[in-house]
Amino acid sequence: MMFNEEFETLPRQALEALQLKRLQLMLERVYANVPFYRTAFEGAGVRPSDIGSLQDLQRLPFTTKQNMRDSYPYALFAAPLEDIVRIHASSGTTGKPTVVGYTQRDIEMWSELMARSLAAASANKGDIIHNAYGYGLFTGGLGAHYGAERLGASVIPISGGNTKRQIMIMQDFGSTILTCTPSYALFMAEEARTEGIDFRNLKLRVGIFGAEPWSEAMRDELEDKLNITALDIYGLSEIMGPGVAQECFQGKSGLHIWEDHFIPEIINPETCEVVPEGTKGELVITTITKQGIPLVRYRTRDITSITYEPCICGRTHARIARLSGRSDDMIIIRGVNVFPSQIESILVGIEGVEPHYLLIIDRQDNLDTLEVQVEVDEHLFSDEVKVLQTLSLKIEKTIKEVLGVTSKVKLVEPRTIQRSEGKATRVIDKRKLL
Ligand code: DLL
Repeated sequence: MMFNEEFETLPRQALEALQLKRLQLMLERVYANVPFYRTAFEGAGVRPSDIGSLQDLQRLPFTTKQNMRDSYPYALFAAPLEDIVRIHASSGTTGKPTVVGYTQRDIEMWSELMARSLAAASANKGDIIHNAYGYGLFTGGLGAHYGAERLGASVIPISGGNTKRQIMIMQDFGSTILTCTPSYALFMAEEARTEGIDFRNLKLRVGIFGAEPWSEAMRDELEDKLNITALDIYGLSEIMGPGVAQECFQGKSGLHIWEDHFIPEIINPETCEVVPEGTKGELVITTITKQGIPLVRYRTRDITSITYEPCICGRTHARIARLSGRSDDMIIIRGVNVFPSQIESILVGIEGVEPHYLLIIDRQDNLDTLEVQVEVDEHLFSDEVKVLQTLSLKIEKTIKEVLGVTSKVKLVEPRTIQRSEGKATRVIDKRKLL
């Protein structure tokens, strides 16, 4: 069952007419209310009234994460703070997060799109949705929560962590749908096995997994271990949060991006030219209904391709392929977005360490691990062990405080981390997405 059949099945022509109308209104609004956009449009020599077709979108400049950082915290908001009812944030390079604000209508729109996403994954009023996405500044928990309520399902706002209790509740409350990151779902499966719990005896039937990269092989494993159908959900806080695109239960091949609210484009990240349908590139999204913080041609840095082929589920909205990487160096560690430069700026602020470091990411028992190898200066290295221990604990603590990720710091002798002649290799990601 679709949540909003009329809009989810709009014929392409009608969908595009709606997109154009909404795009034009949004452009007028940001031009009038957000100095950043007025300057950017003037720089590109375009006015909102010049945009007479969807094709004309390509005349507008891109918006980047850097632009959002430079506007910290509220400069990109297009609505007055009195109208903002919710604020979320995700991590940023200097420890300052990227901030997004929602009006009441934005929250309603997000709830609807998340409800559509859940329904596309076959959820209905009778379902008990076990929501283990984190609640807080991260958009996962509250986004899925509001969507589940909007759909009329029963939502268990369990958030992440305390895995034994999660499994007990899943068993006792009869959870039918699990929403969390794919790596956490695998971790739950392992925990359940050590507890002697067989998922075949549980009511769980569908998992809606996203917020980090995963693979078809991981899907097979999750479906097998949890005895469910595992579906992919995509989203990002800048654009809205979870529910920007969702794989449907029937088609299970690509994620429908809700085109009555977002206009997707795929560009070549080097040339910034739009690439043809089916070609891989970077996803660029324009939000056409958001009030709090509308984004024009936002470069997501996520790599995918798009298809407008009809889907067997009947939805007319385009589908993006499973996300297959990023065009920048962002890594996701236990659901937290981290840029190597963030760790670098922490390290340079600590006395005794050199700016030579290596991040080693791995996955043990389905949980991501981060080891930070960093060189210390000569004098320190010859000091007693205790001094070094204190230093590594201090770095671990700062990383946790600033970025919210747990790490293991390994101090190494000067000049032991390999130097490179070109771009330094700062990250070794040993995680195999199976
Ligand atoms: O991760 C929103 C979300 C919550 C999506 C729950 C799905 C489920 P951010 O913290 O801003 O927002 O991180 C966004 O995560 O640009 C991608 O690089 C990555 N990502 C999100 N979903 C997927 C997915 C949330 N299904 C960043 N596959 C995005 C691969 C994903 N990567």
